[in-house]
Amino acid sequence: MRFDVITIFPELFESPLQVSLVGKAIDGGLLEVEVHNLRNWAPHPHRKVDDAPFGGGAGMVMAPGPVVDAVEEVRRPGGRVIQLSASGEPLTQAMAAELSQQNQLVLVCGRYEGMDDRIQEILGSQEVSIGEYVLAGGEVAALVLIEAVARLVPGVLGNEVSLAEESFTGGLLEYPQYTRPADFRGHKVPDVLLSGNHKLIADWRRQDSALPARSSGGPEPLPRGAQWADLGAAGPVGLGSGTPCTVRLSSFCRAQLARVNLEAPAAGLLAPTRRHRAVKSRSKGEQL
Ligand code: JD8
Repeated sequence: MRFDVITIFPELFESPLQVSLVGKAIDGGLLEVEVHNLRNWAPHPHRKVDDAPFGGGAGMVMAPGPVVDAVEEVRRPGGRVIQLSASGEPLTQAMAAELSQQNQLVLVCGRYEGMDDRIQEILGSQEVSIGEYVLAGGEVAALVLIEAVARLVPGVLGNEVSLAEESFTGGLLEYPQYTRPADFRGHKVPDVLLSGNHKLIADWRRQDSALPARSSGGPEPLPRGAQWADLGAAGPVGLGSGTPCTVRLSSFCRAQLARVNLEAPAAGLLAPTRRHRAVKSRSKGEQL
């Protein structure tokens, strides 16, 4: 898979693309990342890429000329163009998985107050945001996207078992983890994890991250294929098959739901009853 990045700050990409997983994938030839300086397409002698906004207002806007020229030069047939933008579509694990199937992604990084709107119109680009906070430009967001996508490219993640486990869990599996020493400054690792009893450990991990709760947003239908969930320490919550409902689950619950649906789809909804570590789990809750 190939990434072409268009930016006025190519040096921001240097070390993040040299180290760790992404660096190794590039070295191993599984990934190609070329970072292009937008000013190469800017008019001489000033190499200016921005201009004042029509209609007035603070700051400057990225002019369409250099960006469109740059993308048209680096884009290959079938290549997708993504503009990192504070108001774009949120980057999710599902989007990362889909993008990892592409041959080429051209990532356009804005600065200043953003880009002339005609850039998106002309290039047919997808606008993507990495989260609800304001960055000073698209470069760091592009690096986030590259890392999230690259690790899903076959062969990039050394440990393919981790990916299999992730596809099970939606990639967001999280239960408390510990390593040596078993006692650090008087803070002890839970005994169950030292027991060697894999069944007990699996139960502890499941129950420790489970929290059912009613959503504030009102009823919503369960997604297709997700009529029921056996989440381990469970009891029925009294909904018939196909009844619209909302369940708030931690990522681990979601993982279990996926597992159960794959193995034995059936009717009826079960939900976990344990509310251990509810506060922590609540913050991790997500809409199903
Ligand atoms: C691209 C310019 C800054 C954005 C005025 C100054 C992504 N999740 C995200 N947050 N912010 C960005 C992002 C911010 C950018 C640019 C991406 C280009 N800015 C602007 C609009 C408001 N500031 C982002 N992905």
